[in-house]
Amino acid sequence: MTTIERVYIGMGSNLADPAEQLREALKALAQLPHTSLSGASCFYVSDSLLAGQPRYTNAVAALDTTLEPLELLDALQAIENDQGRKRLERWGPRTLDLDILLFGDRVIDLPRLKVPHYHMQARAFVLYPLAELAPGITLADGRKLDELLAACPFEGLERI
Ligand code: A4P
Ligand code: MG
Repeated sequence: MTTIERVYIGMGSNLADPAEQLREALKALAQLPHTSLSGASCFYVSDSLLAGQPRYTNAVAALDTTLEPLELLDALQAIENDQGRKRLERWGPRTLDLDILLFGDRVIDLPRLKVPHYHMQARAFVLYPLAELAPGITLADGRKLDELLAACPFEGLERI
């Protein structure tokens, strides 16, 4: 039997009308094969972690999927490319970034894919939208979302 997995996707954009980029990305996520879009957080605006870049708009989406993790990663990268993502420099400004935050209760450590996502614990623009969709969850590696939130101030995030 194929298992349906609940997956959370971190979405970010800081180029070319970021809120519109996220709305387009949600439409594309809703059309993925073997997948349904089960929820989306509010959008949040915050300064870039890297100086000199435009402010980011971020959100989190919830998917239910029977795709395997690397199949989903391929599909997300295709959506990024469709929306004009150019990988000119690591951490450079981008029209769309889609990161797999959580994939069911799996811990994944592959060259192309690390889940839970390696930076999520320190990022308010990931944790607060995730908490809208999955309040009180425990991550696959045992960390509790509430404890991560307590260590990560909301300060600097603007809900739009
Ligand atoms: N990869 C490994 N694990 C994953 C995963 N769980 N999900 C690999 C997605 N991809 C994963 O990603 C590089 C490679 O990571 C992929 O090819 C995949 O095989 P990328 O998206 O091409 O590169 P990137 O986005 O430049 O790197 P990264 O580490 O995702 O950047 P970040 O950490 O997203 O930093 N400030 C605010 N306010 N909001 C933001 O969203 N984002 C960044 C970019 C900086 N400052 C920001 C924000
Ligand atoms: Mg990324």
